[in-house]
Formats: sequence, structure tokens, C-alpha cells
Amino acid sequence: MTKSLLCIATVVLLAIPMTAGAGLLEDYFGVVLETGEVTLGETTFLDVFVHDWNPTLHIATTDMAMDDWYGKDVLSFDPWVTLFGSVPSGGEVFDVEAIYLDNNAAFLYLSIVTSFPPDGFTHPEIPDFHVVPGDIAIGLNGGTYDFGIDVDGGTGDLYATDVSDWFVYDESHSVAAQGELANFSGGTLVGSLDLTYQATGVIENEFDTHVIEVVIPMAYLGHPMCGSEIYVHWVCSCRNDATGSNPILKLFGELDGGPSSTEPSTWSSMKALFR
Ligand SMILES: [Ca+2]
Ligand SMILES: [Ca+2]
Ligand SMILES: [Ca+2]
Repeated sequence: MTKSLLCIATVVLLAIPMTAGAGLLEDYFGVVLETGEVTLGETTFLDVFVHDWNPTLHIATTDMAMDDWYGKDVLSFDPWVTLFGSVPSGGEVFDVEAIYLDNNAAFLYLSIVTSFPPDGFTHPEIPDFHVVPGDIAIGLNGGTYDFGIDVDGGTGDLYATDVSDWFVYDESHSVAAQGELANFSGGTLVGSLDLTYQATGVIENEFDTHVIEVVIPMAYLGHPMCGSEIYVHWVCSCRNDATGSNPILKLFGELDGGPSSTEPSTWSSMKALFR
């Protein structure tokens, strides 16, 4: 979405805000999940997201990406009846629906909406393969895998990573998508974060909706400058938010509220702080 650029010359470190209560999705971004019936012709679809996906708080600076799928049959690989959205291979349980990101001088706020549960999922058509959650990939200034946040291990630890640290668990059980990598191992520990990955109880397209949220001190990212490009993706370990060669959901945003400068430093010099 279009947004204005807010640059602040000074940086003030505060205690890391917690993500308790309704969480960042409602309290910070002002998005309240709501489902209802949608009737098209003679067909009525139940438990469809009917809320506005656009943020109602921090509107000027929030970046978002959204691609919610609704269709039938919810766990089939083929054929599909799609009401809207890009079909996740294997069905609704693998759907990544939205990513929200914003920052100020001190913190970056991230909220991800997905059907995929934190304990993973075994598809009934592939009973010998348990799919686990992916980790959160963050890139700066054109990068994709500059940082990783551990999600499948449940620690919420933030690492400085290289692409060589990233992988998919099993290529033979993963859709091609665009070759995005879902999990990492290794890298350099930067710090621990208060990651939450919780069910909301909001049933959409027959599956509960989960929200993954984290607040990252900008210092952990090396205080990237206001106007820096930021990239985020998260997907289950087999990339099944996508199908075939379609991409998984990705967020391309721009940082606000960081230090400003007329001489941009390079990301490689910032990354050197951690490696
Ligand atoms: Ca969906
Ligand atoms: Ca999706
Ligand atoms: Ca869903």
C-alpha cells in the first residue's frame, strides 16, 4: 500500500512492548477478523472473511500484503472451486492470508495471519509426511535472507543469516513455487524475541485462524535507515501457500522512523555488526 515516509533523526530505545491481549493485529494495526456468509447465485459460502483487511491504525506507515484464499474442497489438491484468492496447494490449512509490518525509531511490528497451526499438519493424502511451520525470513535493501526468526523451534530467536542457512525440509514434498526457502539452521544469534503463534478461534473456510506476531528492536536489525527497503516472507515448510510456480505471499515494504542520512550506508556494512 502507499504510505508516507516518516524519518526521525534520533533513536530512543524503550522496553520491548508485549503482544498480549488482542495482539498487534487488533491493537496496533486495527484489523479485526470477522467471518460471515456470502451468497453468489444459488450458492452460499459459510465462514468467509468479511472484514476489511486494510489497517485502521498506523495507516500512514503500515505495509501489508494480503492474499486470502476461500474455496472448495478445503483439503483437495484438485479440482478447485475458488471464491477468491490464490489456491494453496493442499488446501486452506496451508493458506497464508496476510502480513502486516510497521516500525518506528525503536521497534518493528510484525503480524502474520494464516490457517497453518503451530504444531504443524499432516495432510490426509500424505499421511507419512508431517509439515512443520517455516521460520520468518527478513531481508533489507534488496536482500531476502538477511535475518531469520525461529518459528518451528518455538524460540522466537532472531539470527543474522545467509541464504546458505536456509532450506526446505523435503523438496519432494514441497511445491516448486519460486524456490523460496522456508526454514533456517545456523546463522549468528542476534537476540531473543517474544514471538507469539496463537489460534484466534475465528473459523474461516473450515479451519481456525492463527496469528504469528513479534516485536523486533530496530537495534537488532542494525538501525537500518529510514527509507530502507524491507522484505518479509513466512510459509509452512513445504511452501504450500503457493501452487505450481505461483509465488508464496511476500511483503515488500519500506522502513520509517529510523535514522536518516544523506549518505546511505550499505546493508553489508550493517550486517558486519553481527557476523
Ligand atoms: Ca483462507
Ligand atoms: Ca494465501
Ligand atoms: Ca484461514
